[in-house]
Amino acid sequence: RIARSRHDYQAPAFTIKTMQLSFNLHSTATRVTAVMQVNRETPGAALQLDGQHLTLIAITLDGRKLSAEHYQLSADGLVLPEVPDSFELCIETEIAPQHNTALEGLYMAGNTYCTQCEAEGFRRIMFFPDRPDVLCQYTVTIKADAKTYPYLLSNGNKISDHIDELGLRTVQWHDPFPKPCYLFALVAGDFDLVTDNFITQSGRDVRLELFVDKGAAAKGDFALQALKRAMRWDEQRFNLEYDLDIYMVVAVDFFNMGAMENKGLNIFNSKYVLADAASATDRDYFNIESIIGHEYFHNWTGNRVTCRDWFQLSLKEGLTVFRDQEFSADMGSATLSRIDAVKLIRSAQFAEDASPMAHPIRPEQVLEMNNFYTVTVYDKGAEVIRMLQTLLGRQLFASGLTLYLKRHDGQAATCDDFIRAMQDASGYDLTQFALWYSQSGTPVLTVKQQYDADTKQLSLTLRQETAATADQATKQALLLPIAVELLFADNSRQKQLFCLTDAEQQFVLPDVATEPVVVWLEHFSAPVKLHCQATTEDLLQIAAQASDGVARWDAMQQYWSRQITAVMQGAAVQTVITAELVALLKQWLELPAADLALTAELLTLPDFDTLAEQHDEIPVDAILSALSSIKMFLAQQLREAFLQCLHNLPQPAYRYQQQDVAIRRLRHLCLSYMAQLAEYDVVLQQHYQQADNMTDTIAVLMATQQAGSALFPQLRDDFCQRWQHDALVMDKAFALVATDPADTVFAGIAAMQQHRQFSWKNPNRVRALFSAFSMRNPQQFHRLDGAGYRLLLEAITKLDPINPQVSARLVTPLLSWRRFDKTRQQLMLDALQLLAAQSNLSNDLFEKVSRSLP
Ligand code: HT7
Ligand code: ZN
Repeated sequence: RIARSRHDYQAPAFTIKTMQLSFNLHSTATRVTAVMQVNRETPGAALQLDGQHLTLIAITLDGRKLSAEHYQLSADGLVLPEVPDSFELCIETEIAPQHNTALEGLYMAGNTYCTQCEAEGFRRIMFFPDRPDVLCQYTVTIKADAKTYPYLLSNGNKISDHIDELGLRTVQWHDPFPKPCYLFALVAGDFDLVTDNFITQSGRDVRLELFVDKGAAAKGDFALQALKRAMRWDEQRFNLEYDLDIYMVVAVDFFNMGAMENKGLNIFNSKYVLADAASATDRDYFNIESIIGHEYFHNWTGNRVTCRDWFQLSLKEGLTVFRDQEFSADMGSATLSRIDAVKLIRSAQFAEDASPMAHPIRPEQVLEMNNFYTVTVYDKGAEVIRMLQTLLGRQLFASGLTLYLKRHDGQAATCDDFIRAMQDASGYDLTQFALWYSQSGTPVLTVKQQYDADTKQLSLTLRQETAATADQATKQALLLPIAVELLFADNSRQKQLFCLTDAEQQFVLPDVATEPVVVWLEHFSAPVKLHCQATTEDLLQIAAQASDGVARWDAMQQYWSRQITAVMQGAAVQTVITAELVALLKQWLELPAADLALTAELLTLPDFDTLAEQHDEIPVDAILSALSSIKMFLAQQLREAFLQCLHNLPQPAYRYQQQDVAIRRLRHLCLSYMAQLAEYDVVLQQHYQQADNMTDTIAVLMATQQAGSALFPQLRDDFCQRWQHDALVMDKAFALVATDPADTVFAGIAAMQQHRQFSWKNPNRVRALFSAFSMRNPQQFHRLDGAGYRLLLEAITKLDPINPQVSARLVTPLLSWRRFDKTRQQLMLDALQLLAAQSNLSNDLFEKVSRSLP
């Protein structure tokens, strides 16, 4: 198995300017014909076309049929050693969408035909240079039975549509924008269609079409409105306007990831489109808006300017995640959406940096590209873009983006091109900053402050160090923007942005009248682990007074972490959770300030994964036991305050609206503590019974489940019964079963595999049961008898032949075996070795397993 290296990039030997692609749809024998205009770019080169799982029917070159001696056919493609400099190539293939369970290429999602071509799925449709730097203009013809498939869709504009006397429909689409084949899409099926329109800033009328399952039209409205908000936002923030006359979004039930930005024809996992109050939570609504935005924003950052090669993936993904985060911040609570992003970095991304899969946001070596759609490329990538905006300021950053898009419109670009445009537009030297693209790992930032009352100088000493990662032994100093707020005793404050460029640097501030409390890394201004000497009093002051909500939350997170560590080291909970703290928390609950959601966040303990990242060897049992004893103690100490707060808060009829989301967040926080105490079972039961929306229902279920309440099994069974007909809601039920910390979880998971809604072929179902178990049930996943690891091993073994992309994602928690105690290490390693010994392991799984084995 051969890995590719970033430095091996070579420009394409042939380019293809136009492509006529025809599909005669059939579930087990779809005929695909491509007519391509090919031009030589490299003298003497053979024409190499990628192709997998294809049956070759015929090839003609400039009208001449080629026989087998003119080409070499292998499991990975087709080579034509001798071809002219410019010619027309026609290839006919046959494929079986129904048998395609990997969900890459053309496959069937229920009765719907659909495609997923990113990253390298087009090679399962047609022999072609399946690389993002070969851009061509597509004209697509689709033929299928008109009754069964009333909608035949592809990219661009529809140019013809007719039905013949036998009921065969033929539709033609033309996309005027040259694109790489990973942005090609086809959908054929029967849907409910929801339509709207959008007038662009220059006055063009764009038709919006949303295709959803029959009967689900009403659940599509929120997504469609979110799309219009995204279109307007991109015009206002970055002056970017939509460019085709139609924008289509199709929701499908079988999908490997969240959604796909195919030009003019987005395909979405139905989980990220369909919503109504009864079946979707506030989090679902948030995700829908942000993913609808994300895919829309790709139209410029990804489609108009695409990636030269897959090593540059963060060029489009990091940038587009940053754009969707900014959109979400503007649509709802900027503080809450930033807190969510920081939580993800601290839990999942820091863990990836510490794992055998560590890689820079621009990876150096790849065996299977699907394995690099990671939190590092996406979310750390977005942090890197955010740092650029912090350093340059919003205006220069926007000018840099404009220059980048203008310079590279219609091209396949690199991360270096992006940095160059930012540099040219701003006049900043970004040479050192560019290291963020090539260096992996999490920098540790150690800060010290010293105040001289005589000279009135405040000295701040900053030191950065990045430990070696699995992929890179030596590290250099990075450019870190450190945003700071100084809080003075007289309630005045001062803001400052430091740029740390060396391993260690001192910044001296003159004329500082009194020693301030320093708020470090406001708004999480750089993706680092912070070590600082703040006292617990300082932290509580920051939590109460910092002007940045994220910094307030962060101070409480640091505070909780310290107390949890103290309990882990043997301190009694009642000595750690002091009466002063309890009084402060009571005050927050009694007088919830303007931001109720932030109050809820301040009272939320860090999760297991975030705490785990603070240890080289993860003390599973100590973390879990400290968390549960502190939670119980707080529940007891604040029992009346929680009840009172719950009663004081209004319970408005459900609307997904920021103020109401915040109220629900705080109500649910109260319930999560109250569930610890059996005396509140009646209150919880009432809340479950009275809930008229999914957010409230799930909140009670999660609260009782996490508290190990006797109520939980009965509520969960009721929930499963009520929603058995709805696959997307059953995913919530599967996850509730799988994240139950009780020993009965294994029986529950076994039973759910027999549920009529469960299918190994559906990634949403598999993730709801097994990713939820391995990623969100540390008690049972990390059991000392190894049953948790064995359960995951069995699931991966079963799934790999069906869907390698999803099976490789499932294996992630096992890869970090080195981080655990000796007993768990051995058990996890045993599971990985059993996987490695299996024959026919997919490339996806092989790459991850082999990187992690000793
Ligand atoms: N650009 C897309 C990434 C993607 C994907 C999507 C669906 C199924 C398989 C996929 N492989 C890669 C999604 C995005 O980031 O917008
Ligand atoms: Zn994306």
